[in-house]
Amino acid sequence: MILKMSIFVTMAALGLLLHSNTAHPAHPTTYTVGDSTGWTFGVAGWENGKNFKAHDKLVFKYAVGRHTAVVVDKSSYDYCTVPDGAPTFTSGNDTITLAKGHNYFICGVPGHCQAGMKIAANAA
Ligand SMILES: *[C@@H]1O[C@H](CO)[C@@H](O)[C@H](O)[C@H]1NC(C)=O
Ligand SMILES: [Cu+2]
Repeated sequence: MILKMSIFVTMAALGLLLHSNTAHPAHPTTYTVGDSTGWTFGVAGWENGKNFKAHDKLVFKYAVGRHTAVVVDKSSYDYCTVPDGAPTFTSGNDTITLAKGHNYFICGVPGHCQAGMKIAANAA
C-alpha cells in the first residue's frame, strides 16, 4: 500500500515535470526598444547581444507623429527603403511580437532610418 502510494506520487511528480517542460515553454519577454531612451535616432545596435526568442515582444515608444515603426525585410532594412503596404505602427506605444528568425524594423519617416532608427532582432 505504501509502495503503491509512493509510486503514484512519483508518477504524478514526473507528469508535472514533463508537463511544465513541454506544454509551457518559457514566458515571452517584453523589451522596450532603446530602453529608457525609446525608439529614437541612433537606437540601432540596442538589439546587439540580446537573446530574443520567438513570441518575445518589442515595445516601440516614441512621441506620436514624430516616428513610426515599420516591419520590413532585410533589403529594406539594409537600404532604408519603405515598401508600399509594409505593416506600419503609429501609436507611439507599439507592441510587436517577434517571429522566429530575423525581424527587421525601421522608422518610416524620411531620413530617420539613415539616422539609426533601425533594428534587426534575430529570434531563436
Ligand atoms: C503601452 O501599451 C501597453 C500594452 O498594450 C500598456 O499596458 C501600457 O499602459 C501602454 N503605455 C502607455 C504609456 O500608453
Ligand atoms: Cu523616426
